[in-house]
Amino acid sequence: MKLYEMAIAPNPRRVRMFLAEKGLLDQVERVELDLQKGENLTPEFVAKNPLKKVPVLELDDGTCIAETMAICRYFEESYPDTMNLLGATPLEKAQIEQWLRWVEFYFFLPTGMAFQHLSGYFKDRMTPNIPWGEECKTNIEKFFHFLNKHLTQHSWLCCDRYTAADINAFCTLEFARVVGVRIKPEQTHLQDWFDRVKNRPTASV
Ligand SMILES: N[C@@H](CCC(=O)N[C@@H](CS)C(=O)NCC(=O)O)C(=O)O
Repeated sequence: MKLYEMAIAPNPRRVRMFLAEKGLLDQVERVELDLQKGENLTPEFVAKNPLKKVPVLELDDGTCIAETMAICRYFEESYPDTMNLLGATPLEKAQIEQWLRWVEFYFFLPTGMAFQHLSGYFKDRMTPNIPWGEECKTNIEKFFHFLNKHLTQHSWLCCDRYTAADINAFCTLEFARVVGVRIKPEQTHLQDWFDRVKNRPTASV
């Protein structure tokens, strides 16, 4: 299996951390693309993912799966004896899904938009809108506040254990540093949770 990615990009990192927790990172051959140079825009890559994004998982028979959580789902279902990260019961599955969606829509999306609109990284393929980037930064800060409040009562985002929701929030929080949003000194619960995730060996993959 091949995993098309860019090592420094946040979505591929979510997949790598997920695989590392399951002990499956060695199951994939990693193929590095330079996104800023447009290596994801070539006809060859567009044939793998018409939406031109990484990560993409290519199975040995050539089937391609795009979208971070679709790839994670593939591994969760294919290797049921590995660490469960997407829920073991109907309630856990629902709670993790709820958090995945909260993180994706209200945290990752504004972070990605702030990055794209404030950095100009992809200005060859989009028109940056700085006021929109700043508005997105405000929304990231609101989500930091929300997470810190939630973590006053919980060690992990949900299910009283480490799940894909923690992986996704952690990768997003690290991505937010790129646009200058960091944990504030008074957000001690968020900082403690961040340190708990960061100290896992799988956080450095
Ligand atoms: N919803 C997709 C988002 C994928 C995505 O935006 N990937 C970024 C890298 S983190 C990318 O490939 N950007 C290239 C571009 O926009 O040209 C997922 O969850 O995998």
